[in-house]
Amino acid sequence: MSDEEDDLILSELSDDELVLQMHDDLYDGMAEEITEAVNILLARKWLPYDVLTKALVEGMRIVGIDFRDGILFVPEVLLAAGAMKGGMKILKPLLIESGAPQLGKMVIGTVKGDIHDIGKNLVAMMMEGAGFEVVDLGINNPVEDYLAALKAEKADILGMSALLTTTMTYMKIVIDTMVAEGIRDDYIVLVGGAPLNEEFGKAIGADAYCRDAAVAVETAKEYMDRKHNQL
Ligand code: B1M
Repeated sequence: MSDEEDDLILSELSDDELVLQMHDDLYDGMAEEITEAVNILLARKWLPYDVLTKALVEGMRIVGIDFRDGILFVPEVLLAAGAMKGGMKILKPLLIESGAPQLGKMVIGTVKGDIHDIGKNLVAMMMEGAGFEVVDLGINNPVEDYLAALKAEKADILGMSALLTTTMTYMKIVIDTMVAEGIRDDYIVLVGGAPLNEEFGKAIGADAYCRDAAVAVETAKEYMDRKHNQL
């Protein structure tokens, strides 16, 4: 880090400069700076959702490009992910409105073989914020864990996340098992993750593919409305 950057006082930057600095700090895995900057933007009356999407998610998108291109490696990306999670921790209670009406219950988890959890955590956070009850199964979930949780929790929705082309196919194993057990139609199945698309969602028999957390919330609401209208 240069002396100039050492002297940087985050609170003296304009909003635009601060957001760009956050992208840099996320890239460099500087957790304390990210925490400080998130608090500064909130104190400047930024909406928590804007801090999340414009500063943190956009910063992680940039990290992803250089990871793909072999400029960043796993240890550096882990530091970036740690810094991102620190920022998300501050935003979580602000995104989750207290006393929001219960819209339904979702079991969500990242599929077997996959340890990426930032996107899944974001979806869980936004769903809770919108009034859903969320049971988060974490990462690396085999089909048995999903099915056991759906039954035990009497959930309405199954959410599955996958970030690898090699693990996204596992979603089909889960859905096929639900079909084999005769319980597929008891649940709304939503899937998401960077390598997926709408076509893939349809091909594996999910109800819908969700491009991002906001779409996941809207889709879940839409399907819950349909479910209630059928009753
Ligand atoms: Co990984 N990784 N990674 N990684 N990693 C990717 C996914 C990759 C695209 C990077 C790249 O090459 N550009 C690439 C996959 C390539 C491919 O499959 N085609 C990759 C690879 C190769 C790997 C390893 C194999 C690397 C290695 O070891 N050589 C390894 C695999 C480990 C494993 O899982 N078995 C690995 C490891 C890691 C880290 C551990 C270092 C770290 C994860 C840390 C963590 O999650 N705790 C990591 C990270 C951080 C990434 C990138 C850089 C960022 C992912 C992320 O958090 N994005 C990623 C590059 C990228 O995606 N551009 C990459 C931010 C997040 C907000 O977005 O997760 O897409 P996303 O979630 C979005 C939507 O997709 C959607 O909503 C979210 C919010 O808007 N969504 C859902 C997601 N899940 C949903 C579920 C829903 C609905 C919507 O349910 C209803």
